[in-house]
Amino acid sequence: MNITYEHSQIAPGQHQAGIVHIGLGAFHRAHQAVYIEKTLAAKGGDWALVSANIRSNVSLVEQLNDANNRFHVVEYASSEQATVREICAMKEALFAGDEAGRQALIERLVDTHTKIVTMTVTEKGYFLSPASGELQLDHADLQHDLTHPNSPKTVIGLLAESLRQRRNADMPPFTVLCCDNMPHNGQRVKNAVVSFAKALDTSLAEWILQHVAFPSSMVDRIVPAMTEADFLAVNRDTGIDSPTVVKCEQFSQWVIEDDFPQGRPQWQDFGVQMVADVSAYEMMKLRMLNGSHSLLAYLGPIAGYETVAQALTDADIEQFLRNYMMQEVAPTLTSFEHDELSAYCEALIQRFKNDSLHHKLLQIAMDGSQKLPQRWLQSWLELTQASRTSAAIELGIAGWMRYVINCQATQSDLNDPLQAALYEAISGLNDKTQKVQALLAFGDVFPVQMSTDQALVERLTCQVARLSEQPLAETLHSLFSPAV
Ligand code: NAI
Ligand code: CS2
Repeated sequence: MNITYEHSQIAPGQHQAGIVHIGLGAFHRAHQAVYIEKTLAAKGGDWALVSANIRSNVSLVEQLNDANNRFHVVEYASSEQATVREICAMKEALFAGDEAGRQALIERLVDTHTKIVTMTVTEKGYFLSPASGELQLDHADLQHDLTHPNSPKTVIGLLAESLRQRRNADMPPFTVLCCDNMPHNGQRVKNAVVSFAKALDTSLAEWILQHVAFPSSMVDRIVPAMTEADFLAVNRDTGIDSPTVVKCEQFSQWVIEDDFPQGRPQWQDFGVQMVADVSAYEMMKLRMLNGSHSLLAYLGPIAGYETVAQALTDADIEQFLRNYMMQEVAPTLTSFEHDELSAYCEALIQRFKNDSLHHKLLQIAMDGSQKLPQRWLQSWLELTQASRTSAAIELGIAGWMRYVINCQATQSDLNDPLQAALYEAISGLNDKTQKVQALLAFGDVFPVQMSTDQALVERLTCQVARLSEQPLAETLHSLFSPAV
């Protein structure tokens, strides 16, 4: 293994914290923190990070604190080559899942140095209807925040409360930068915060609408959750033995709408694409990359595969993904030339084959109800409208349905915020057609054009049965020409 070590060039404590991040998970450490590290090292400035968790993972925060918030990112180009980066850009890591932590986080959000608030709290962390993007104000957590607005538990409540305090103190607002894999993520978070504020104080909602910028962004770097085996492998490859280390692929992309009234780091000098409108990039990434990931997540395990790279050793699956990307996604991405999309597709196939990542299909299968609309269903609608085939997408939907049905039958964890409702909808039903209909009836996930389409119900029922009864290769061969 050929390892390059990149030691941090910044002195911790030298920079004020200009960015507060909510959602201190693996992705934040391996993506945003790396860009900030490079920017601070080369350009300086008061853009250090305060990074917080408001839900899970108090132990990660403690482990980071024990290491003065210094950690390492191991970027695997392949099983032969990796770069180890030391990151010192995080000035503070805090856990805000209790009252003291929440107040400490609000204090940082209201601090005059804070110019930008970034977030990676997963799709479900915003409490939006996945299909429409509307805020689900009746959710218990948001109801809690509406009745205790000074002690909010959700990211939406935290943004509203800290913006309220800034407005009352005559301070400028911060810019809100969502870094989760959602379509129009800035616009969705803006609508959510404004809807929430409206329910509390219409003048606050008005102030947010007029003064706060919510640029959208497209983020991309494959950062799998660390397993025990990964910690051992990283230790073996690099000598680093730390619970805060995170590993990822070498590739990284960040496209951001350039709307930062309070200023921003000079990201454009460090590979970030600053653009006027991110929607074409985000659509391409969500449908091509994430859409392929979800196909692998629900179909790969049927053939016995546990990771993305394992599934890509199967020539039929590789061919199936190419087919999906070029026949069912490319026609929906009208802003790009065919050659660009073809190159993007080939680059993705190569990224998926990186066998140092051990990216678990089960991790990607998580939260399916929050992911399907932007990854597959919008394309399905557009293809259907244009009378084009969407056989790969439909096989994926059948794969997801089979997965939900099997998890319900064995009462295992689906790892999805809609788990209870999905299980209730299909429990007691014996007939596969009825189960398919019951799942399609989830209006927060599937558009009405799908739930009322009888021919689709029949096709999905047939595919769910096939996926359960015959080898995946046979199903793929019957739908698509086999790999040569
Ligand atoms: P992770 O599991 O390491 O971290 C998840 C983070 O979300 C934690 O900080 C957790 O406390 C927080 N969270 C979860 N549910 C929440 C809720 N209801 N309210 C508030 N916070 C909540 O996951 P990771 O890898 O950091 O990914 C997080 C998100 O980042 C993804 O869902 C995706 O949207 C985005 N992302 C991840 C990529 C990856 O490869 N890991 C790549 C591109 C984007
Ligand atoms: C994955 C993404 O977990 C998932 O659903 O599809 O996290 C994926 O790895 C990233 O978006 C890559 O940028």
